[in-house]
Amino acid sequence: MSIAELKSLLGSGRISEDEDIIKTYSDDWTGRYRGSARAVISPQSTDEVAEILNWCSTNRVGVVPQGGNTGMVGGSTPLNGELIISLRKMKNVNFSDTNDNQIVAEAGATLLEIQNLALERSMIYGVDFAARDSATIGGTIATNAGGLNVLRYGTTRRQIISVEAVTGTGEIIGNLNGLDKDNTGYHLPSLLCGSEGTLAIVTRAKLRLRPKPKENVSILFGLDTIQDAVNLTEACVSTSTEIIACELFFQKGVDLVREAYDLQPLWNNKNSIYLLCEFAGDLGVLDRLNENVLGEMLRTHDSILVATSDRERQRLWQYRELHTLAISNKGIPLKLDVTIPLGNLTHFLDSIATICGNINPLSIPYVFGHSADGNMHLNILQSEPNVAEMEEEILKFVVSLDGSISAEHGIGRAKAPYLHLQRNEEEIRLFREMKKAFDPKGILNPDVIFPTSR
Ligand code: FAD
Ligand code: 2HG
Ligand code: ZN
Repeated sequence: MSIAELKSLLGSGRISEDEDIIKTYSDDWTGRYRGSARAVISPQSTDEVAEILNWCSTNRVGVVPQGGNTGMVGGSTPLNGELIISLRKMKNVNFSDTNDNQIVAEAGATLLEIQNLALERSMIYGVDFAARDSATIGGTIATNAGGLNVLRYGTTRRQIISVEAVTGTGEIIGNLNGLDKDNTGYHLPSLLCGSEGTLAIVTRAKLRLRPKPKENVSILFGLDTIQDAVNLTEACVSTSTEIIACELFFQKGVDLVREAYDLQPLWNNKNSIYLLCEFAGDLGVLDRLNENVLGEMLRTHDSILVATSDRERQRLWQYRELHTLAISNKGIPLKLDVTIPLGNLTHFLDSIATICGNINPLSIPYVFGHSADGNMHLNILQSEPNVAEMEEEILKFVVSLDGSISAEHGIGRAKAPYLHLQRNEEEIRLFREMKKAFDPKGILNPDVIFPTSR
């Protein structure tokens, strides 16, 4: 099917068939997936998205919606020659006219752009993570992104009040009414959050803002055992109303980050386990922490760094946030993003090295993650040639521990073969029926979530 017709329907400058440009959109961030596409289409309005999808549906042309292309599960990669629909040019952001605590954003606005606008009114947006300067609102809605502050503010689903989107047949659905209470049938924002571009293309959303805490304090603890880290995580969550993040990582990861980014050693590598906790609230956060049960630990624990200035806090956060980049510098890892109930976390983490070693003694597992959510990221370097075996074995182990095989990155193309480990046949059948209702021709992100969705 020639796209000349589509070109004539849209204004100029919307479709690029330049191979060099297409190349910059068609490989995924992790380097594992390399796609190819005939064109990248960059709509500039919801109506244009509707026009494109209407044409693609009529002509049965598969499409891959794309935001910042920072996804971790191959969801934005055209593996079967689909057209790429990039939302990056739709990036207007404004405060809502009807509610001071809300922002209206087009899908291509980045997290950082939202965060910066919110700050103009001393507000914050509840989702934050290291890819903030490229990940888009549309992409974070599509993946129901989590990140560093889920403990306090919840995942993206909790930040989205209203959504506007275009279905696989080119129909515009949803609204931007910004009403928190709107029980008029199925809740589209919840449904589209986490749908990974398989039901509709998100074009705009109304986002909830929160008051900016007056003060933030970051505390890095060096610990000896995983159980110490789990216990400290539970203590922070149960005793402080001001805890905002709890991040776990290990010496092996810190060594890699330091090697790549030339950061100072932490306590001369005396401890092997790190827990980075962030507290936020009114002035006096540290005083209040000293008064609660953590106070004793703050006074007596010897491997502890407390940062109150933005510069110092950022310095501590680098050891955690740079893990993904430092690992990618070394090769293409097998990436797993799982949730484990806190009570099973120690057993899970204690078992990983053995599972990997038994399958491939040369493999190098790195583990880090959002410990308060039980969300661990496993990045396993040198897993070839046993990638699939290792992946399946670990995911089965996760399910046996009552965990989830995808915590925050989604299923995408990478985890589609394993959806059945988590979801029963009836659930998958219902999911497929829902997809058919939104996208009867199966043009939106074929092969994402379901191995064969067409
Ligand atoms: P893309 O990668 O472009 O797309 C992701 C998926 O959404 C694809 O399936 C795509 O088809 C679909 N999609 C994109 N835009 C739309 C749209 N407008 N409508 C419908 N579907 C759409 N994720 C976390 O959850 N937590 C983290 O802490 C986190 N940290 C990260 C750190 C780094 C360094 C990196 C590189 C990534 C991280 N991620 C994290 C993963 C990633 O940033 C998120 O999944 C993010 O939500 C993807 O946004 P994006 O705009 O890049 O989407
Ligand atoms: C994070 O928490 C991200 O840093 C990325 O979710 C995780 O690289 C990864 O596997
Ligand atoms: Zn994460």
